[in-house]
Amino acid sequence: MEINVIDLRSDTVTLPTAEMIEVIGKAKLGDDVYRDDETVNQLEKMAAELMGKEAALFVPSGTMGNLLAVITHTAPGQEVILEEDCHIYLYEVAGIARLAGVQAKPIKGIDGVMPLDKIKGAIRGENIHFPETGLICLENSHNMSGGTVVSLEKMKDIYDLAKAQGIPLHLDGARIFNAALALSVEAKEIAQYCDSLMFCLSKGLSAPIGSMLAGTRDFIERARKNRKMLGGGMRQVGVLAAPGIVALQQWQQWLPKDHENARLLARDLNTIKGVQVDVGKVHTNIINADFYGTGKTVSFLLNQMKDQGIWANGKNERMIRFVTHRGIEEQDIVDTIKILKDIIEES
Ligand code: TLP
Repeated sequence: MEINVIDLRSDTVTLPTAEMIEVIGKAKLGDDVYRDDETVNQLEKMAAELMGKEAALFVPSGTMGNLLAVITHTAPGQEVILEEDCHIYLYEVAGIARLAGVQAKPIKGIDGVMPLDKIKGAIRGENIHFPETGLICLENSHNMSGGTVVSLEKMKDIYDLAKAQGIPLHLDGARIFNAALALSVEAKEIAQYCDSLMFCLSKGLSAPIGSMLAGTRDFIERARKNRKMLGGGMRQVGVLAAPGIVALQQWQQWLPKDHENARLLARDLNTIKGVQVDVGKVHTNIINADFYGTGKTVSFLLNQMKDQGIWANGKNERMIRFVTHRGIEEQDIVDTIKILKDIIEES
């Protein structure tokens, strides 16, 4: 018997909409290294406007967007201040060390936000032994903290500090539209507190591929050259930019539902014996649920769940991460809870 899969591993699993597939065939194309691809040019213009920045660059992945930001802002041998559970530090294969030649200075955050005094303390002064602080990175929403959102006030405080010290600030805004929705603001209100930002088209926004890097015209010009260096100069890439344009026009049609489903799932997970979710921290579409009280290991639970069509990822030895997205309906939440109850309370 074929089982119905409820895939809560990530919003990266979203499939493109029918309209996204349709526009691929109609996109006006050209060689984007010569800047001849009208569709890419349109997407880059649109992304820059939405973020309130001078320019934007289409990149194949969020990882490349973040790496380009670090390469473009810094010089080898500098230090980058970032939160210790951020994606750039944990999940980007040490690219900033290998390819940008910088050293990471990780700081423990609270719900993904580095305390201001800790950032201040980490900025290097003049000393013959020290590297220079070349960049500060933030992440909003913060993936590992369960999609928590950094408030505009906190963003501003950190940005003011960075400015006063003459240090650029890069935002990993992979899920900036989720953050904007949770804060009831436009994305550019968040983006005003950074010098550059990366956001993804291929997560909750449902485009099949791609992310955008935005910043000043000069920064994006230099990032474009660095993208070429990394082998990311693409040719008739309007076929990928076209669904990205649809994503930017239409995300409001489905992202609010993803947040509602996340709140629903969080609430109902708490009704299962031994499972705990801090509902107040479910700001967007990610839930970190603690299964320690069930007395069962995460790997046991994930295997049992998988057998019954519920896919999720383990966060550590006691937590499972669930991510809601366009492919998840309210009924899937009901079914997930029922199956989890059976696994935990019956076995
Ligand atoms: N996150 C993925 C995995 O890599 C963990 C996920 O399933 O959440 N910044 C943030 C905050 C991200 O969450 C991700 C991807 C990236 C950057 C990288 O984007 P891609 O996968 O496009 O390189």
